Amino acid sequence: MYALIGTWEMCLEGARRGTSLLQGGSSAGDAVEQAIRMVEDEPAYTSVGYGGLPDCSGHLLFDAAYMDGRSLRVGGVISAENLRNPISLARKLCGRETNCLLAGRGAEQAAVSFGLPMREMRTEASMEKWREAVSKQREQLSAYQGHDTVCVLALDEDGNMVAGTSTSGLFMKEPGRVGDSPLVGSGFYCDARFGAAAATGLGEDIMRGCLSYEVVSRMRSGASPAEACREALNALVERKKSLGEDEGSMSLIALSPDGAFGAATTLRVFPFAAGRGEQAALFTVAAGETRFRPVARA
Ligand code: SD4
Repeated sequence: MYALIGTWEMCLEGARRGTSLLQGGSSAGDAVEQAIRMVEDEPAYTSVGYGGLPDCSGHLLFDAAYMDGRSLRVGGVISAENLRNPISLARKLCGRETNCLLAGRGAEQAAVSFGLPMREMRTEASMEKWREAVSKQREQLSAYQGHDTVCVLALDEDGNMVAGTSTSGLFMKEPGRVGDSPLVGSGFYCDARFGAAAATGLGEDIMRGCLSYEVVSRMRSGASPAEACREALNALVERKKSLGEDEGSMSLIALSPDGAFGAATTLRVFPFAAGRGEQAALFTVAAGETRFRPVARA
């Protein structure tokens, strides 16, 4: 059995590429990297990769991560600039015994030493958005004004599982701000024995509940991916409410070793792409639900 799930509608084409690769016998690692690269390469998706959203100083800084579910090894990139494909660097770093999580200039130097392509990742459109925001001196940041992270989880025919994430993080973030996406256990987690999970939304909230680890831990105790996402999300939301806070903006995806997938969200509707033993298609899940629905497309 092979399966793959990825966050947001922007992931659909990448997810299709990923499921085609898996169907042809490729590894979960190749499927995750290729699916995410497709999103990173598309400037129309303004929250990831080329044409992403700058920080308040006008720099475009990426966070990305990759985790192999058999070895539990992790690779990650934090606040790095000019990387054409942050996910590819995260994958290269995964497998190192030391120095697997690199930030800033160190990450950029590692990319060069691996021979990975570097480029100016800001586009005229991303700089125009930045100039507009600077002129409005906008202070209120929301994770859901186009700051979505692409997260992909895959299971291959050999039974291995991989998780990957890539994002430019919050638009107009402070220089050096890091979200959940490159943080193991918060933005992603993957143990091929029990399953994989990943998160998108406001990283500052997601990391408070180590949500991705929580989801995999619940799958280890027998919960389905959908139940595990819902339970982990509810636990953090309840805790936030007990502190007088609102539920926040968070969405989770999960995949089990038998290829079942699930998702949960605090949003009215959260779209994701997924396929199990077949080409990926688009689904949505609504706040408070575990059932997901296929999206009919013209
Ligand atoms: C972050 N979790 O940097 C990311 C942003 C995101 O939907 O996924 N927004 O906090």
